[in-house]
Amino acid sequence: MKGVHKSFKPFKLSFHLKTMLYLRKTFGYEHPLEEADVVLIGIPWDFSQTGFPTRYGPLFIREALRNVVGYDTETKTNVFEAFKFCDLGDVEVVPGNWKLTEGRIRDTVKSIFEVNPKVFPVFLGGDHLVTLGILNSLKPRKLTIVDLDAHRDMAKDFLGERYSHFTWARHAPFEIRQIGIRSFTKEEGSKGLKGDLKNIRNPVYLTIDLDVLETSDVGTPEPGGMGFVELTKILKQVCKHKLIGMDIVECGAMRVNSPSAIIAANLIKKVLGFRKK
Ligand SMILES: [Mn+2]
Repeated sequence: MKGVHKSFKPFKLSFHLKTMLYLRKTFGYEHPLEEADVVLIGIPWDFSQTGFPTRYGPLFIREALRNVVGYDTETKTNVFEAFKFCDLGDVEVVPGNWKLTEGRIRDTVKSIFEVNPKVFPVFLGGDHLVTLGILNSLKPRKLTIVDLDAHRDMAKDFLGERYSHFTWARHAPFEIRQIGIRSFTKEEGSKGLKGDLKNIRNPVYLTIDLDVLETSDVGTPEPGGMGFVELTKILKQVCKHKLIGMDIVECGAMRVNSPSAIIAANLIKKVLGFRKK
């Protein structure tokens, strides 16, 4: 089937028909979790979002993944051929309840690694608070977080709420490097901000807040961001470290081919391609 559009990979039906069915799934690469190299998990939580809704991120990023060309000219890799994907669907979030939702994220992530300790998880947000749930489920490992973001997300609280996409980094359980930061409150300040990749000794967890880029359809847009090519160069450096998982958050896509969804799909392609080398 090489050369044919990737979504047309045939799959076995559980019933017998004499004629051919021409069907495609939203994300047509299915391998059991036990055998997968990459697992996709959506977390459509956006109840701490103060700007644009981001709960449709997983839906439209998947749609974008279906539509992007698999082969990447820079990494010279077709990630859909190079890796076995398993799409587990979305964590079912509890509307408005972070505590219960975080428990569900934790249970889900732990179970995934129990089944396949070597799998590379790609989480699709959702607002940036979802990253905290993922990180807490990766304890007690020793990791370094590389956070590509416009905002520090280190506030003490937001309107009295301790857990928000505006505060998650304050609670992060690992050392954190923040690149692309160009907005923080006076209270957050720039104290302790480490904006480089020097002397990272731990395996790395990568979180990409799409607002690190120049303004697009994201939860909280921030003018003055970098472009896709510049971001790609940073990702290439990040991928020289041992990467154990990633998320892409704050995708405010509301329709097919939304810029942020297309960008997210391409970033996944880049990271997986760089990581292979
Ligand atoms: Mn953020």
